[in-house]
Order: sequence, then structure tokens, then C-alpha cells
Amino acid sequence: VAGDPRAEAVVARADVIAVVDVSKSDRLGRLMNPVLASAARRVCIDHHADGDFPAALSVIDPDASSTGELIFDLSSLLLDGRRLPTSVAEALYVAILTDTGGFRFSNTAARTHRVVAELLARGVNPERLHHEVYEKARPETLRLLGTALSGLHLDLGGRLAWVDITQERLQQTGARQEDVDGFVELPRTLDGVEMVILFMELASGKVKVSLRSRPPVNVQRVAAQFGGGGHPHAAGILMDGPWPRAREAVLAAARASLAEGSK
Ligand SMILES: [Mn+2]
Repeated sequence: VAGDPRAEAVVARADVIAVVDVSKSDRLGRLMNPVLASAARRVCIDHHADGDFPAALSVIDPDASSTGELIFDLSSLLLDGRRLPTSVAEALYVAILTDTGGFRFSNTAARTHRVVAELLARGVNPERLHHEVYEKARPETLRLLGTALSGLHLDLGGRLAWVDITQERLQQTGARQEDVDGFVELPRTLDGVEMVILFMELASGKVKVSLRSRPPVNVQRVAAQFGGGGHPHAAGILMDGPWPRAREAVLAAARASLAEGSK
């Protein structure tokens, strides 16, 4: 919702604000200050263990596959035996699908699939939703992906891979910042890669860093050195520019982390 121009107005008149799957408050972007200044009752539903969002009421389970799975549990209590409407089941399915990386992240459990089985029984159509979520790319997005991947960097014999999304690349291809969602997953398919980093230069001059790793490499610890957070194998940082300095600092920490792991 942070990209929606109506979001501030909604926050301003809210009685209750529920923040989901946020980990660090600064991931609320320009809504962070309005949300923190609001007199509304704040609720946090999350599966990040390192969250810092100040809430009156928190439902946090780091073992949950996804925030959607937690909301499914809460809605089951509220429904008290009534059937989950199909529209809500669809929203929860998409929440779980995307938050588990398509049921592949390490927190995905037998229970996750049982919850999803319930959602399918409520009328969810996986093929249609997969199309809606993953097959709506614009040509600009694929062109940006092409330039990003053609500039793929490899280091430490292929154990570390990174890609850069600069403002220049965005402008040349006509792509938007949000088109970059999911790009970090592609270098992860490289044989032998242990850590993948995506550096994105934001229009504001800040640098958004997305990190992924294969066990036992822990990128949450790398992110934490720069005030970021997330999960052991999927983490993020929002850093001040300038871009080259932020990038070098994170790469140095990444190399140190991988060197430590190989001892
Ligand atoms: Mn999540």
C-alpha cells in the first residue's frame, strides 16, 4: 500500500493500523512516520524474529511459513466455524504463495500445505492466481532483467553473485522500481552460488539491498551490520547512498561472511 497515493489519508483517519510482514519499521517507507505518529491502536502480525515495530498487540511466530498462514489462523478463530469467503481465501493464498517464494523457503512446512489445501477447498484457483501474480510482466521489465543479468558479477569462485540496478538502467529500459521484485531469485539458480545480492539505486538516492543465501550462509547477520533485517536466508537493507560506497561496504561484509564460513 505504500505506493498508493491515498495511503496517508487512510492512515490519518484509522482507528486501528495492522502492520504485516514488516520486520523493520523503515520498510514502511514514507508511511513509517505517519504510522508511528498516529494515535491509532497498532497491531503487528509477522514471522520475522528481528522486528522492531512498536505495536500494542503483536502476533509474531518466526516458525510460521508466512504472515498469510498466521492470518489464516486468526481468521479461523474469528470465523468460529463459518466458511471462509472465497475472496479472502484467494488473498491468503497469494499471501502464502509469495511469502514462501512459491512454497520453497525453509519455513515451508507440512502445515503450510494443509492450510493451502483448506484454501483450495474454498474455491481458490491456483492456475489463475499464478497467472495474475507471476505472468503479468511488461516488456520493460524483461529488458531491465536482461541488462541486469548481462552485468552479473561473480566472485570467490562463483560463491558470491551480485547484480546492480541503477537509475540509469531503469531509465534506459523504461522499467519501474517495483518491476525489480523477484530479480534476486534468478542468480540464486547458479550452481555453486552461496550468496546473492541485488543492489538497487532508488530515485531518492538511497540504496535498497536484497540478500539471499543457501544454508548454512546467514545473510540476516550481514544485513544486521547495516541496520537491515529479515530471515537467515532472505534479508534486506535500506541504506543511505552514495551508491558505490554502500555497495562496497556490503560486498566487504559479504566476502567476510563467506570467508568465515569456509574456515
Ligand atoms: Mn515474509
